[in-house]
Amino acid sequence: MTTWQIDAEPAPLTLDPEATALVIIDMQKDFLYPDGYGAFLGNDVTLLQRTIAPIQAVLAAARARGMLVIHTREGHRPDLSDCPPTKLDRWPPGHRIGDMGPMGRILIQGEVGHAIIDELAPLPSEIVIDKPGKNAFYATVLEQVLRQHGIRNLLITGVTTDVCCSATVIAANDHGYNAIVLSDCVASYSPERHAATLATIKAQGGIFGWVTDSGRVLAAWES
Ligand code: TIU
Repeated sequence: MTTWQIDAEPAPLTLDPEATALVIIDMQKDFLYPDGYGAFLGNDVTLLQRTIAPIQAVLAAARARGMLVIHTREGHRPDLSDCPPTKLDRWPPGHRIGDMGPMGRILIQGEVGHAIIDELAPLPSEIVIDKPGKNAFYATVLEQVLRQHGIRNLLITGVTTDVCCSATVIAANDHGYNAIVLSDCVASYSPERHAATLATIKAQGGIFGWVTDSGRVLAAWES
């Protein structure tokens, strides 16, 4: 059986390719584009844009290998019936989920800003999971999809490191999946929180998962 030997922290990994999926979290226009919601809230989106090229490289290699690719999108129904008031109240009126933002209603399914960025547009054959929470397992079909495909290992990419990537990694660990985070393929609006999140994931023997990077994954795939 072919296996992948991937250098990672806190320890190298041996992965079964058939049981490994690439997960691309919330690479949406609202989070990454200069006229999106993230920028509208005053964040520096160039910090997030640095992930685009490495994710493109990993995505191209994953597609060439026929790997399962899963894209996620954070967002809500237009009537907000899947958005708890606790999530709505975090920002002043005018800046809330469902309010009109620069790229349409903020984080609402079907709006321009909710779409995945053009640079990483999913193929029709790829799975796109809409999620109302930060954690991609919450109120979605993700676990069903992973089970149907015999997936045990998740290569985690996307934004933001400290919010949706972290929430998903922590949930993956609880659900019994190995989460392997590609450090250059995840980013935060805060470099400090990015670093702290990666440090936490790989601490204590890999308490939540592993940390590697696109170069080490691509090297493993090429050898
Ligand atoms: N996808 C994701 O991380 N959603 C967020 O709300 N992230 C922030 O950093 N705010």
